Amino acid sequence: MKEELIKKAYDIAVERYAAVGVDVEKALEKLQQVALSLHCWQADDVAGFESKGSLSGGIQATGNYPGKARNMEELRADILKAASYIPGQHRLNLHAIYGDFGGQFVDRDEIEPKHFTSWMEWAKEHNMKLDFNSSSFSHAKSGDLSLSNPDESIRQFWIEHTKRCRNIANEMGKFQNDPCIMNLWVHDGSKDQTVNRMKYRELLKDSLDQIFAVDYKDMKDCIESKVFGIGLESYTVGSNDFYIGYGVSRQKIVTLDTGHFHPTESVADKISSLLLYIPEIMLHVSRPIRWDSDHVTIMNDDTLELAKEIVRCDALDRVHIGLDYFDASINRIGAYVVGSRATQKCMMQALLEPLALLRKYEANGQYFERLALLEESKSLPWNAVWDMFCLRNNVPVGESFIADIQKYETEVTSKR
Ligand code: RNT
Ligand code: ZN
Repeated sequence: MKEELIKKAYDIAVERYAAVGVDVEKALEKLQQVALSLHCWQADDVAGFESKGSLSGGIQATGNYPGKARNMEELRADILKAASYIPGQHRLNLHAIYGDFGGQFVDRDEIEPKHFTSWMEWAKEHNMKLDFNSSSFSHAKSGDLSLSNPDESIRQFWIEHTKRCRNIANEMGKFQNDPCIMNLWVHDGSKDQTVNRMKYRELLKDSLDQIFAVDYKDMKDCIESKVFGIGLESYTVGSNDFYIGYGVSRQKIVTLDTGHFHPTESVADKISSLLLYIPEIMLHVSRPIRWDSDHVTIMNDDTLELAKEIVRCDALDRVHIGLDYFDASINRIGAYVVGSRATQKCMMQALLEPLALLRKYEANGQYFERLALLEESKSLPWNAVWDMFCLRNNVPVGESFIADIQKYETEVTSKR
């Protein structure tokens, strides 16, 4: 698109927003500071590099689109390609199964920081910070229960894995001079009715206490709940209540995955409650369709409301925005780009909301006026501001990245 046109539209937008009391330049500055934590697992359907086993543990990637990354080199190339279409500087969220194991089988209770040195160096080279995740799924010892397994040897295996992950995350944080956020999600649950709900939760609580016994300075812990997993429909050990209780009592970051709640539950509404009791929140932005299907994030009401709540709570520095979807049915790099840009577009609109005026109306009991302005602001020219954001960040404005990704598909991914 022609630069003059983008600038013209932007100048008009600046005036329109000024009329409702919004400083567009300030909104752009804030958006520039919002780093997404890009999930490395979008590039290969959560396969990782340790074995060729299939995905297990209550999560599933559906689809069979050709061209997925088969090794570390391809994964890194795809991530860089995707990042080149996403304005701003972002983080990369690694799972433990993506270590650089040098062709050896390294079991999960044996992983060490050295298996992630090449990632740290690579990330530094590309000006990215790393986040991290322990991996309890897709392993011979995953079963239905990991950290809550009554078999003490299995439970200790996963405790050891998770402890090691925290140490690795801490090394990453030290290396990058910025805390690495480590997410802990385990699939533990039961397909059918259980008569021992308390027992598994006690075990999970004890495992977490053992895991968190060491204090680290360069990493932050977050814990993620879930409603249910495929094959584990009746009971989830790490439910929302469980982790909120645990998070509040231990002052841990709670991860809210937008696919992990009942379909009519508002995840946006949780931000203000949680932030009163826990230090920070991690988000896994996704798009559940009927269940935790991990469809590519789009600019829908759920994501918009979530973004608006972060801004309305003045919590940009306390809410970390990670992505967590994995659609194997379309071009995977395209999926990265669409979901990331959609999340940023939602943040853009949130930052451009005429909040002062809306709040004045609300305080005065002027509810028609509040509703009218909320409706009108949906069609204020936020897109012109977004285009300017892309232009300033040297990434394609509008849909021109589609052709670029098609080209990369023809030249690179389709040949895999
Ligand atoms: C699974 C959780 C978890 C995973 C990733 C791969 O339901 O959302 O966050 O998606 O760790
Ligand atoms: Zn998640």
